[in-house]
Amino acid sequence: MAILVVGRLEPSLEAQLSAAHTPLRLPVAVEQAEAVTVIVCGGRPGVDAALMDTLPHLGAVVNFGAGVDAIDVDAARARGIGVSNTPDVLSDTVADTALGLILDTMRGFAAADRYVRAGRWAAEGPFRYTRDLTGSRVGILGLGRIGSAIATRLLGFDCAIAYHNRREVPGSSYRYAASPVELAASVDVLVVATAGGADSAQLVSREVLTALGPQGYLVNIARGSVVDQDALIDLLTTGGLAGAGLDVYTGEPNVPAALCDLDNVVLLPHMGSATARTRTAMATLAMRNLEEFLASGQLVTPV
Ligand code: 8YV
Repeated sequence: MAILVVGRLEPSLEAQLSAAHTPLRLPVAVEQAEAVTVIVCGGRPGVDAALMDTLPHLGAVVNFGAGVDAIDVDAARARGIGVSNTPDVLSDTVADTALGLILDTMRGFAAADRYVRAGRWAAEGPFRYTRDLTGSRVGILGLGRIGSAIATRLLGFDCAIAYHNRREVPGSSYRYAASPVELAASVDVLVVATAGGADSAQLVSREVLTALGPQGYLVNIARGSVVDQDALIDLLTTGGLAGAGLDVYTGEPNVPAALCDLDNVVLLPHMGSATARTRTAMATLAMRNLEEFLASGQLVTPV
């Protein structure tokens, strides 16, 4: 039984994995491929059907991260290959990141920091007025584990919370909007917290962003693929949106220069879950999935 690592693993996972095993790395020779029963990966480049087909005894793909959009889960299912992720342990940290991004985007903290450092406070006077989060209307696209943790935090800011999911969440006290457009049209801030992948691709379309409008803010801590990034840049540049806070992008780690040039956006380098404590917890959960699969053929947190 051999373990294959795909892509570059996070230091926290690499350390735990190398301490316990001697995994193979790509490319692997045909004889080695025969022995591979489990892949360990984290985000891109991920695992596609073509790679699965070169590994005849592959039984599981262990992913570091909650989102499994870089893995062809349907192809895995069709081949009887299990896929695990690292849910729950990162929800609070990602929700904290979302709150930071919402506050920073509305209050302009990063822009104000640049203003101070450039000596403009002394030269030009006080920074521009900004917008309050307290009492504002926030829409959450994707009220799952992370979306719910964001909503809980926003209650402390007296926000009116609405959400859109494919199906209404039974018993939820938050207002349900029947579509992303309807949600965007009725809020000051739209927070994207849905899973990535084909089902949610460009869910936040130009129409949705236009509905959010010139006074509206977009915050994305999910996946770049969920948002029409060209339309977003277009609207941010022409006053069609008030601002945006982004942790994720289309084509990461490259961020379009057009976004970097804008003062009404806050840009983070996909660091939603990147605290030492949470990344260690994610690595530990990924290792538990690996060890359990090696011991019993079962995964602890299958998707
Ligand atoms: C990680 C993430 O940055 O969990 C996810 O889906 O996007 C992040 O927590 C990523 O998985 C690290 O590779």
